[in-house]
Amino acid sequence: MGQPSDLREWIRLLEQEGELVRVAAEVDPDLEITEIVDRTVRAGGPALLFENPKGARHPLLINQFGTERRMCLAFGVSHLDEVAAKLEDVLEMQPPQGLAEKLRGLKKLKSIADSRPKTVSRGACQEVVLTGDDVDLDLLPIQRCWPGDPAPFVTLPAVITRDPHTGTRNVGMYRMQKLDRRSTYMHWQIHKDGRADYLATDGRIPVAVALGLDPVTAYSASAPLPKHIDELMLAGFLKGEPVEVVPGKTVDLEVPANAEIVLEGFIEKDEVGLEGPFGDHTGFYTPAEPFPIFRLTAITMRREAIYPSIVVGKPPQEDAWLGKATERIFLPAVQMTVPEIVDYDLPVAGAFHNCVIVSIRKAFPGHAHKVMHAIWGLGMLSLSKSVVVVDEHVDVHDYAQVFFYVGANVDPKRDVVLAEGPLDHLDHAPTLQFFGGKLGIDATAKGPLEGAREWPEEIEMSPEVKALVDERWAEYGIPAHGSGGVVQNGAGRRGLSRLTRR
Ligand SMILES: Cc1cc2nc3c(=O)[nH]c(=O)nc-3n(C[C@H](O)[C@H](O)[C@H](O)COP(=O)(O)O)c2cc1C
Ligand SMILES: [Mn+2]
Repeated sequence: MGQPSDLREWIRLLEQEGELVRVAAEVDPDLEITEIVDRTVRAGGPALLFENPKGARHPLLINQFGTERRMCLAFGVSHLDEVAAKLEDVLEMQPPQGLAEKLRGLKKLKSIADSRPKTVSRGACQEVVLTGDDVDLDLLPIQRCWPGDPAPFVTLPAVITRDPHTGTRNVGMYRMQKLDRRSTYMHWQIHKDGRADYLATDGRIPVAVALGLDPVTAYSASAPLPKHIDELMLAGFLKGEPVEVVPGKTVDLEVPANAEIVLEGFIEKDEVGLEGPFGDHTGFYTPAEPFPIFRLTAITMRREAIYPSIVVGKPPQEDAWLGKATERIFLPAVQMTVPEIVDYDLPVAGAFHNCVIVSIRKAFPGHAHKVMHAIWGLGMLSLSKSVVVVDEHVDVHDYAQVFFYVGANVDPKRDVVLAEGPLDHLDHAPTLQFFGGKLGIDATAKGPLEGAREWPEEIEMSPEVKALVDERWAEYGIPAHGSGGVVQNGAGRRGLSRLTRR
């Protein structure tokens, strides 16, 4: 199964699969859409194409990522681990032995080389070009999401900048509060690459914002890549074909040719204002803070362009699935640096930065501590507020199981680590913004060199008896396993935690 090449193909695929509903009624992007989407997301409902948003010229697509099934459709896989496997295959490349392996190696290298974006001379995203007085954000159905939001916010943008020194492109998803018809704020937080590009300029930085991309490219804007890696290259790699880009009309940047809408403009280094408050993915309003102002020089569009949006708020919301895609896709990269990691889970209810559960192949005393500190030093995972470490046989996605080991295996005095470090920009709990306490819980089995008494054996039925009962099950006349009232393993297997299970 291939991936959709642009937003329209994606919408057609969603429709074919019964995963999209068109809403013809006039609906207000001011709060009303949020309430509809909130109910739809929580019910596991379809993507919604609002054909008639009040007061705007363009339709609005939302909840395109809102279920595991749609996320898999977007990537053309039946499980997100398949996407990770593709990345792992390249990351794990060893010096090849023998001709067959060399050829396979070459093919893999080619898949990386072919991932680089390809410049083309014309793009559908420039069928309509608005400049000067024609630039008007009021054309778009930009949502005001929550009652405490002071203005509408562009919520699903791919913000493109270039490092002024190295020239490397960056693409990040940073919300943009509308200021007026031709300007917005740019909410790149302090740990983010777009912000670093901006800080590295002396005067003005050109910025392009792509809206309405194929789902894999849209996802890639939210992926936490190291700064020197172009997110469009990841998109090309995941799609198996390069992202096509065209030169912008008024900025010296290239933009995805298949975008529905592109906002072009610039940010002046010293032009900042108070952005927010905004009902955020933490479940709270983040308070107003100074952020730079993005001035538009052009809006380019496809004819009949479709505007994409997303609502964040108290989890779970649609962004849960973008986060889960990152969790799965980045596992091999995490394992490259910390190979003893077997699996990890970032609970959706933890808004992704509050908690990481990680299972390890424990090999020496203090190993769990090493892994906690590794996570606190690893890319965006470094912002994790708490880390729970369990042994390799524990299923990190089964929260009831994890809770069992945290309760059973932990002496709080010995196994709880309190540390300090950088915290997520949006975390309101620490005394200081950005910096504060970290909690590590070592829920692995402990040995004598870690100060433990003799560790008891865990209860397990013998394989012989299990096999016997399997064989005789029908004879007992008890309803089938896993349904009809046979006791299951508890709440951890329900809901969002289940999506990463095979
Ligand atoms: C729906 C959504 C909205 C987001 N909004 C913001 C935001 O406003 N500011 C921000 O810094 N990061 C935001 N993020 C997270 C970034 O997109 C993410 O950290 C990404 O890796 C940033 O790209 P970068 O690593 O190139 O800076 C958002 C993510 C999603 C999925
Ligand atoms: Mn980046």
